[in-house]
Amino acid sequence: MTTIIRNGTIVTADLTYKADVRIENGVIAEIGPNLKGGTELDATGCYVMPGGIDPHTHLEMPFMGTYSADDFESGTRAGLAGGTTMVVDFVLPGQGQGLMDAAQMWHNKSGRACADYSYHMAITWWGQKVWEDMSASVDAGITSFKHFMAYKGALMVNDDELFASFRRVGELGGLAMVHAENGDVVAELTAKLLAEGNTGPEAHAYSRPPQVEGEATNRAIMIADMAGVPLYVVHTSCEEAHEAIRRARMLGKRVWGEPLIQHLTLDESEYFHPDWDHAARRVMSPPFRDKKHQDSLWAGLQSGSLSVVATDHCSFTTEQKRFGLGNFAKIPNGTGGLEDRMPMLWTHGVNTGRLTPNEFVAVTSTNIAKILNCYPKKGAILVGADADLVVWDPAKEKTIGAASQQSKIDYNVFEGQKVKGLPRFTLTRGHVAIHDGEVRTREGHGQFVAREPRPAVNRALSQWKDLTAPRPVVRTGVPATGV
Ligand code: DUC
Ligand code: ZN
Ligand code: ZN
Ligand code: ZN
Repeated sequence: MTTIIRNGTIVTADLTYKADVRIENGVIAEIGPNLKGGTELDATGCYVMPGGIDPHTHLEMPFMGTYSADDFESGTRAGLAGGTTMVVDFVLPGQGQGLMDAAQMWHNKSGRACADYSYHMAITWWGQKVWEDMSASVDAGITSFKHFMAYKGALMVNDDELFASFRRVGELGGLAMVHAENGDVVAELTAKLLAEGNTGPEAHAYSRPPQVEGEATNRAIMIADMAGVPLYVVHTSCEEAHEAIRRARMLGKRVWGEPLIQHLTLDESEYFHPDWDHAARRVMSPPFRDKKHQDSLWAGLQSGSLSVVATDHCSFTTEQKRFGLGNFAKIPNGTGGLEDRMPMLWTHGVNTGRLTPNEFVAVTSTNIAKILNCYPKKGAILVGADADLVVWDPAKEKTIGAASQQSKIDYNVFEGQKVKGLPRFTLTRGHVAIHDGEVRTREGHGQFVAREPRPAVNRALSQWKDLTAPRPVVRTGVPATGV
């Protein structure tokens, strides 16, 4: 089956030029002027860009006593409606559960996906079995490993486990990832706040100040450095964490930071809204920050010290959020954003002049495809690449609202925001899933994207110190003479 995208302007991370695109069997077959034949899609006045990749979603995930509300069907449908053609979800093994067992559970859920997907593997406990399963995970195409430094007593791993796991990831050619918040300090602050009667959603923000994120980000970077492994820091939300990432990159380390669209566009005043539901719906970790931190995140995207914009899409209904009435620590952590990430970033990034269209493509698609080693199958407009494309109409406008969204939840954290810049068409492997707001997604169309490990490590030749190698024994026994 042939499809031609006609009269558009191609925008990639590097280039902007006028050309048509011919698609055969889900793959880009030709790029050039005046292509004809097959089904023609009119891209006049539009940009033709690589479809977005959201590398941070939690679909149908068991968490805090419930399940996140969007599943692989509604989640990928929401993504496609907003120009996102691939998601990377986190496999979350239970305590004592084997990694491949958990991966199978995720495969059972993701069969319903409307767009392509890949996985990261979460390391939620540590032991010989996990160590062994990590190599099976890499063999199965799941090469990135996420570690929670927060959620004490549940998902959190300690530093000894972090170091052991990072070394294992390094030896397998994988990518280490962290949710960087100091879980011990969060637990202490949470207990103190509750004891003082601070039970509302605003106390969630008090319990997770920027310092807990800055400290954990620094710690993860140093541990990754000692393990010689590249590090990806998810949901970088504050200057303290960004500063640590900037410094590491300046020193030549492969460390990447990922701000979320929510942290870029919403601030902590949301938690002081008089309506409990309004505030609780915005409870996520890390919490929204003040404007100073937002400025830092935008500056990071401009300068390249921050590489990727994601969502951490982990949606809960109002009813689920109300589990935390009277105790903020029981409000399920998470917000949606899959459908809104690209229109919000275009509106607040490109339309304001903060980002060029090419930078927009880089941070929504190409950079992460390279980091996760699925480029140029994804994140590129090149002959042979998957035809995951968005025909982006910069003049199209809408007001975001729960009433018209694809997500299953009953509200939207961006409710009432006007966006300008939306998909005219979204294509997943050549199939037109969205046409001018009309949803033509196909449940089960999505395919798993297996990824290869990559042997690059964080070692500069001139200062290679293998801290895990045996050390020379200089002295033996005890000194014959005392001090
Ligand atoms: N943060 C959230 O807000 N939800 C899911 C997990 C996380 O780290
Ligand atoms: Zn997280
Ligand atoms: Zn997350
Ligand atoms: Zn199809």
